[in-house]
Amino acid sequence: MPFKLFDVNKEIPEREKHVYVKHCEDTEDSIDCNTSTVPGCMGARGCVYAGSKGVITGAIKDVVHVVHSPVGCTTYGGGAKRYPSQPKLPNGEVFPVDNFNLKYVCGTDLKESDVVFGGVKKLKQSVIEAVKEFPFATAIYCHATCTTGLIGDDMDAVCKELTQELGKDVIAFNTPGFAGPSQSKGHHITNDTIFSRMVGSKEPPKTTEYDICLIGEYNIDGDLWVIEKYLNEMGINILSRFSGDSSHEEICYMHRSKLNLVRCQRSATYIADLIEEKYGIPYVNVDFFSTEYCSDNLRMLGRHFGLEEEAEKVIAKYHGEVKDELKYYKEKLTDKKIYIFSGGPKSWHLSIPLEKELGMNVTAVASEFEHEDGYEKMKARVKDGTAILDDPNSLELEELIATNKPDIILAGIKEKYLAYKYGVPSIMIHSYENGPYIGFEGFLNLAKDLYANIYNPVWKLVEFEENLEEAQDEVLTTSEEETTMEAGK
Ligand code: CFM
Repeated sequence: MPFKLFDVNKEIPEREKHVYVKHCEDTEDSIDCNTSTVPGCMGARGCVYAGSKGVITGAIKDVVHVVHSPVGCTTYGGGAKRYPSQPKLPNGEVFPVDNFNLKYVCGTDLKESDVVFGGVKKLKQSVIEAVKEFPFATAIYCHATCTTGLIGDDMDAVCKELTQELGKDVIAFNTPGFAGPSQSKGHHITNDTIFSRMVGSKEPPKTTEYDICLIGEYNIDGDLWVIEKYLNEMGINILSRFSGDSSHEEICYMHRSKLNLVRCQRSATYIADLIEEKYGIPYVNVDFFSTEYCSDNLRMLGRHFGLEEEAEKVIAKYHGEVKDELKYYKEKLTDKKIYIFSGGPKSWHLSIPLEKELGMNVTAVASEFEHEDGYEKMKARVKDGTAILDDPNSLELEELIATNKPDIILAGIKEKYLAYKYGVPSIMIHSYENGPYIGFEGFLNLAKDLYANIYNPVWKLVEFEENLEEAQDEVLTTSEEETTMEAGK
């Protein structure tokens, strides 16, 4: 059987179908995924509202968000991801607040009486106040949360009324936290809402034959700017970004692109499908993680637009800049065991590059919310014996550390400090450490972070049970050296 029941899961046998160990002869069994977390498990998933505000809409630079919720969800919505933005808008104007999307969030601050009598009045009032506070905001996005989903406030009706009253787009995102098993459902609802409410409602200032939309790229730590630089140097223009560093307006004219590139294929294929269906614009899936995938995909775009030579130039220039340094890190990272636990896609984007280009040994991959198609990719891209986990709980992570003994874990903030307690370094694959991580220079940044964390002397200085003696020896030798150095001054 390809499935595995961890020792810590003896009391929750339902978890067995979520943990798969790859066997080459198995092509049939599929992992249980995209279902509600097994009760009692402390998982790492986000809610539906998180998938909407925290992933997609929160990256847009010129809109103000009104979270229709008790204050907790609003506060959470303020702790945005690391997706920076530049104040320049596509129409040439400059937005007055730098990184506006990272700085402000408004909320309706619902109380018990609102739950009983309804929260519509408060929502209206909050939107009007938000517009007064930020008159320069291009649009207002209102977000439903668990509480407002339970009350049943008709946010669409309120937003429609306010759009007319204020003369600006006021859009309702109906994303109560419980509307699906994870943030993935929030991606889907938000894609649908953006498509139906925004796409096709405005026209771009100008178009060219080389216009594309970069879909599902959220500019984590500047990733989008790396890809944008390569594309611009090739002569390809990003007409609309969905949604890293994007403006409300450019999303409204996504229907004018010549080709859509889907970067995150979990969170954004929905809108690419809808645009293709309605406007006949084709899309291609792209992957710019690592030097090989990045080169392959730039070449593919070069062929599509007849810009083959330009693609080669960009590849030669940027690959050339990192090649030698990458060799050094490959030497240092060869055979180091790594466990990748991302939302989903990054687990299959990175598994082959980490092995092939950095010599590492991927022993386990996991995902918070992937669907079957994503797990198929994971299965195809790991070697026999690799564990694949869906929505792992924290006890499984501990068991995995004990049995698998990874040298480093790529994961999120929730796992990082747990791993530290076991003396295992962990770097953030969601928001990165010293990103960007995409493209040629991004892959080098990732290699540097892997190296700096694995080889950090702190792992030998801290007293973890297993290497206590070794650590003590190390401390003694270091202090002896220091004494000698001081004496020789
Ligand atoms: Fe797409 Fe993303 Fe990801 Fe994602 Fe995310 Fe993310 Fe992720 Mo964290 S949109 S699915 S919901 S690539 S925030 S930038 S890193 S879990 S693998």
